[in-house]
Parts: sequence; structure tokens; C-alpha cells
Amino acid sequence: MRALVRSIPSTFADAITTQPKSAPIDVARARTQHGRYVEALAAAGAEVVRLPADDRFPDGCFVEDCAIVAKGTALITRPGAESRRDEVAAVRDALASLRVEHTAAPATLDGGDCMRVGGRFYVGVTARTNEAGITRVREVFGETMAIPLTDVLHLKCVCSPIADDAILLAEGTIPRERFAGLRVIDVPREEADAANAVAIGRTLLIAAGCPRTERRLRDEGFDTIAVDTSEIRKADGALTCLSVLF
Ligand code: CIR
Repeated sequence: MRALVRSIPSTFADAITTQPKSAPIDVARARTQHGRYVEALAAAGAEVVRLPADDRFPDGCFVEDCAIVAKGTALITRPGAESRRDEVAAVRDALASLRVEHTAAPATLDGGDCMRVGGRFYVGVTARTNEAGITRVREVFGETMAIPLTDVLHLKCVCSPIADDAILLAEGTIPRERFAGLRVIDVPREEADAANAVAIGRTLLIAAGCPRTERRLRDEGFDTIAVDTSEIRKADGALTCLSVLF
């Protein structure tokens, strides 16, 4: 498994965010945390492919939003935030060994809204991803379930796949019936950050500071690596958004 990542630009403090600006982003600290994230990917067994930062794109390290990869195909997205649209070019080039598909206006689509669990696709309808974006996912990958969301940036802020038939889901967010047929592992409200995990085989990168979820996942037979992304969270980022697995 390869993991595409992109370094943190020196303009990262200008990234889009809904967090209070009272605690400004410390770019050096974000870079240190990103470095540890990359180390964790490698420790979990991924071969890391790193794109250089581009200062024109403060949000460019969030590569997940630029491409959805499955079944040997990379669907290049059309990010919902206009300032992020041109981030996709470098990601497209990095994935050129796959079959490449594109997304055109009026569709908007962020990879953070797309969750693949085994062969199933769930896509959040959010401020970033519209119905035409979901139609595009369906055209390229087949059956896709739309999940309307409010008050959430991306679908994968509150849930993420950990196996071909199992997901983590933050308590009190999406009704679990939406995921009929899957094993749903609840993440307690006070550890909601842990709902966004990166699965590399049976190893999970999970947010640091979530001991209950970590214990639960170990009991389920997973290995876990806790990763601190406190500085990256100030730009509304989490763990999945920092890589594209292919
Ligand atoms: C944005 O608002 O687009 C970035 N600041 C955060 C993107 C996070 N991406 C993700 O969760 N997939």
C-alpha cells in the first residue's frame, strides 16, 4: 500500500478554518506533527510518496480532498472550496500510474466526504460536496449512498473505515442505521476526534488522547499508533485528510 502525502506549506497559517483564530497556527509545530504522521504511516507498513509543498495552497497538505482512489482508478475531485481547486493538478500527476477520471462543474466533490468500506461508497452531501459530485462518484465507482449532513465539514470528520466491513462512528452524529450491513464501532462523544482513523491493514493511526477508543480497538485485534494532530486540527484537519492511500 502506498500513501501519498504533501508537505505543509509555509502559508499553512492561512488555511481555511472554522476554529477560533484566538490560537493561531504554529507552522513549525504543524510540520513536526506532520512528520510524525508520515513516520506512523511508514511504521504501519505504507510506502510513503511525498509531494513538495506549494505555498500558493495553504490547504494543500490535505491531499485526501483531491482524489478518491479505488479499484485501480483515481477520481480527481473538484474541491468545494474555490481556493483549493488547483491543488488537484499535482495530485493527479502523482497518481498518473492509475486510470485517471476527472470531475467537472457544476459538480463539487471533496475526498473527505467520500468513505469507501470494502466495495461500498458513502458520500456526504455537505457545503463542499453537492449532488452532482455524488453522481460523479456513482458513475465512476458504482453504487453510492448519499448521506446528507449539516454542521460537519466532511463525512469523515465523524466516521471512517477500519476494515472492509467495519467503521468507526462518533456517537450522536449519523444514525447507525445508515450503515446497515456494516459493523459499527461507536466512538464516545468525549473522544470524537478518534472517529477519524487511517487504516493500513490491521494497523490504525488514531488521534492521540483517546484512550477508551484505543483500548476498544486493541481489544478488537487492531494495532494502534496514536498521532498528535492538535496543530493541524486548528485548520480543521484530522488524520485521513493528510493522505491518499493507493
Ligand atoms: C479545508 O477547510 O478545506 C481545510 N482547512 C481542511 C480540510 C480537511 N480535509 C479533510 O478532512 N478531508
